[in-house]
Amino acid sequence: MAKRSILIAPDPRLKAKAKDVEKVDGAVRRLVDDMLETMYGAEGIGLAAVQIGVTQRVIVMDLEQKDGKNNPRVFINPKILWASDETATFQEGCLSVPDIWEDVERPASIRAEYLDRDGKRQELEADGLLADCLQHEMDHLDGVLFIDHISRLKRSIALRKLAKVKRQKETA
Ligand code: GNR
Ligand code: NI
Repeated sequence: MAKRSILIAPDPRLKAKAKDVEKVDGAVRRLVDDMLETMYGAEGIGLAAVQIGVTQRVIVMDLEQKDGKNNPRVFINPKILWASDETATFQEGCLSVPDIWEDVERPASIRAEYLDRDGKRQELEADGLLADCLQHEMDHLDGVLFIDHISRLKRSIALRKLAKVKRQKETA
């Protein structure tokens, strides 16, 4: 396994639209392992392949990390089958948008299909943080960031803050 570096916005590669995985083979499982190592290393609860510059529809997630026990989830080629009209608002952050947290409103419940790390088709009904995080990660696969869902004013403030953080990192 190898830790990969996470792209930070603004970066044109974060706007890429990822392609479906054709076959869940050893190379895809190695990508999944690298993504999990990268996610845990960065203390995130989710990571999409686009965030490490890989334009494939692969997501990893772990909402139940505690006491060194991991419960990794893997979603390959995820598709939303149904989304509730009811919405829920979560304060979101993103490893590609460091140090910025904003409320985002999304459908409260979703039903999704995806392939697991064995390439087996699965279906899932989710609400709460799982539904929110899955939608956040699926957005990444279409080149969308959570700051694309907030007001223009908040987004421009966020982007200015990001540029400043990026400059400080470059000169550090
Ligand atoms: O670590 C993360 N936390 C988080 C909190 C609320 C809603 C979504 C997320 S996902 C984020 C990791 C990340 O950037 N995934 O793409
Ligand atoms: Ni993110």
